[in-house]
Amino acid sequence: MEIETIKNDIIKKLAGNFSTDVEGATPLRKYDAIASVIKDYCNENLLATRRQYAKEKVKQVYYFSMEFLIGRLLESNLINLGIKEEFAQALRELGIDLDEIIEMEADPGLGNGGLGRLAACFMDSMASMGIPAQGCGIRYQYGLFEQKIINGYQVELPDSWLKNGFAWETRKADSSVIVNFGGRVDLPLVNGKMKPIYSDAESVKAVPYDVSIVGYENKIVNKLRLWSAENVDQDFDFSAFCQGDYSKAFESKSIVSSISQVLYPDDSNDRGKVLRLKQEYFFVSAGLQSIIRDYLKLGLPLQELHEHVAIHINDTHPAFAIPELMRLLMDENDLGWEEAWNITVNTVAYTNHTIMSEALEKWPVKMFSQIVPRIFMIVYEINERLMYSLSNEYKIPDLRSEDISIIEGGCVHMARLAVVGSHSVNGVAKVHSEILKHDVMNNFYRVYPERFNNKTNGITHRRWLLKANPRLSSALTEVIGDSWIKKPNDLIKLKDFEHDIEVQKKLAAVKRENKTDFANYVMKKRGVKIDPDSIFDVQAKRLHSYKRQLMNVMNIIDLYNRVLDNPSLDIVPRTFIFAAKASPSYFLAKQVIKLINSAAEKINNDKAVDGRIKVLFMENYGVSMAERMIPAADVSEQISTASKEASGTGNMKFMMNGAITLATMDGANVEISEAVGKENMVIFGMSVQEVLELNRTCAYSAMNVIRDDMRLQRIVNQLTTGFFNAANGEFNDIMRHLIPGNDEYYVLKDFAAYADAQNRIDKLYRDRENWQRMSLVNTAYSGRFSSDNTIAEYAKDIWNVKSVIK
Ligand code: NBG
Repeated sequence: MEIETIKNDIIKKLAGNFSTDVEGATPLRKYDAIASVIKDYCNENLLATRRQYAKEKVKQVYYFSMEFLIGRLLESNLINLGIKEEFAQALRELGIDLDEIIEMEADPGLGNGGLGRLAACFMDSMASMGIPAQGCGIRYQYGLFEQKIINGYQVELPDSWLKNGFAWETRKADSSVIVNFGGRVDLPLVNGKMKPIYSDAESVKAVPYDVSIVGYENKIVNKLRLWSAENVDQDFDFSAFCQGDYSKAFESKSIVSSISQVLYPDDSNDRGKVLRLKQEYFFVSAGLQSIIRDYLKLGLPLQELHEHVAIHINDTHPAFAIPELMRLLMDENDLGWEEAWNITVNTVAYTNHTIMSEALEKWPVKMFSQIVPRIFMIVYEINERLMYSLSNEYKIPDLRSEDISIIEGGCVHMARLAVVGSHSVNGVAKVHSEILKHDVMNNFYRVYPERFNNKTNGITHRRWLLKANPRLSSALTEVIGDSWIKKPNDLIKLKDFEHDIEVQKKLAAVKRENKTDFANYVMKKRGVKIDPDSIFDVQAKRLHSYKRQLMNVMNIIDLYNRVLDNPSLDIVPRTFIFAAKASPSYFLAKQVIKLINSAAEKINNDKAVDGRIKVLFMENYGVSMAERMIPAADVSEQISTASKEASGTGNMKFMMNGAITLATMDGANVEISEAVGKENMVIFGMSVQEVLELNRTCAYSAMNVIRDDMRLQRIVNQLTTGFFNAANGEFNDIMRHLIPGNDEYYVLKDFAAYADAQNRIDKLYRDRENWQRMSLVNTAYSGRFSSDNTIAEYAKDIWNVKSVIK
């Protein structure tokens, strides 16, 4: 692209949209104009891509997800459009610094953790591979929350990521649809068919906002469609307003818009639950209505829907897709039950992302039937037919109907609905998929064995290597050429240089510079000095007991105790870095944050430690922070209780950037170890089998473990006696979880093995050459974890869609 063209486009945009020029524009105006120019380029390709899809009548994937943690778009769009260099030059000539502009962008608050980031990586891969796809989600006004750490505690503030607008979206008011909640549904017979009549429903207008998802240097642009809830008629009650009753005037507006206001409203109370349920039905119904509308415009019969459309549900949150598609096919388009059911099952596929029982969604029947009455009728009928076919067709011995029934114990079980109404059910790493088949979903596996399959997660190497780690990217390209960018499996070429000292040095220098950059960032953000020559040991992920941040901090305390006992203890200086948000109502997790910060305060300020141990909690973890932190990490902490982490994707990002994984054999860690070899990781702890066995036999006693380990006794004592300068009883929830609660996630049980593994890290790091070799090998084998590979499998095995790139 011509530099002059870019400059002119920016100047024209500043004048046309904002009546200003480069000299007079505020930084925000400059950002807006630049983003808007880039968006125009994206949208031109979006139009061309849409035309191509329509012309070739290709099958399309619709990926439904409550979360799309897409991260900032300005730089990644420039990279994917292949115009970053030209753009930087054009801006320089205009006296604008591209890096400063990049920093202006807020991280979209559209996700929470791995599930949402996976959806974003998938969107990137689908566009880059020319797979016709559309994402479907919610345009949350306030995202999750902004985390502040005050006195060591997590404090949640609203994440107003939209306050300066979102430069990449296009509001499509004329493509709005109506979604109905509540009211009454009657089913009179009209011409021999039941025709639902709705009365007193609450109608909400769903307005789509489209965001372009740009493929890497291939001119393909797919679309992410995010729905926002608005009032159907007037935005406010004018007569109440005229009478001065302002809160009443805007009451209905705020009730309606609350549907798309926050991601995961606190569902520890019933009102939160209702809102969550409404959110789920809202975006699914809106998304499906728009799919059917577009499909019918193609002039194709609905009977062939599954040949042209694949609907993917990312976890159970969009499981309403099953009954809603039935409703649209039967009630709105006059298909019969059998026909509609075949189409639905053949169209929908489901991915399970967790075995944690609290995350397997269940809705009380009363709530469900009140909020979505027609959907409840359909789910009820699906279940009746399921029960009938179980006793008349499948006849599986010892299978009790209550273990299969979608409606059971007064609740609607969404995971059960998802399995029954999909043609494919997949887990996200090999062990996880096995646990689904043989444990958590064994009953369903016995009924539908052919549906179950595995698709190991992946990450887009374009964001997590090419964009996040430009130094490593250039070094790799110098050593092995640039084919890895389009063919990530080519990273394996690096393996040939495993023993090449020059290459090792080059990569070591990259890591050192990344660490210095990160240290400067930490200084700016937290005012804490960290030493780039220490080991950067990072655990960055949602805060959850099963992920065992607690075990990490307990080991740090133990290390500190060792220094107290032996002031000349010889350890490689280590910086322990944590980054994590805890769900607002998850008190135990919030205590762990407080413990990390209390330990940090004591240890970081203790002269006896003399900088050998530093503990750092990075506040408000998100995609942009991860992009800075991961390239600087030496050690990647993946220490979940075996069986509990479905896959993990952070583990893949860290290894790709040359960190050594310290891990239990859980989730995708197992496949990482198969790829890089156990000798190039540090593995410890109980296996999945051991954990499942211990769960089954209930033979575990946390007290016995403590009794036999002096280190643990000392730590427990320190937690209860105010050693960390915290108030009395500060860590009571943690203590209750460990002792009377009997340590559900085996933190104490795995502690010794973990401390041992940490000592191994210390030893390994001293042999700089071998460490660098291990690091190189990790990057070399990371190509297989590119989401391009994952998407290729989904496309072939589940969706039956083809790339439009010939
Ligand atoms: C998460 C799992 C991770 C997994 C991601 C993406 C949920 C419900 N699940 O292990 O905990 O990597 O999904 O599959 O967020």
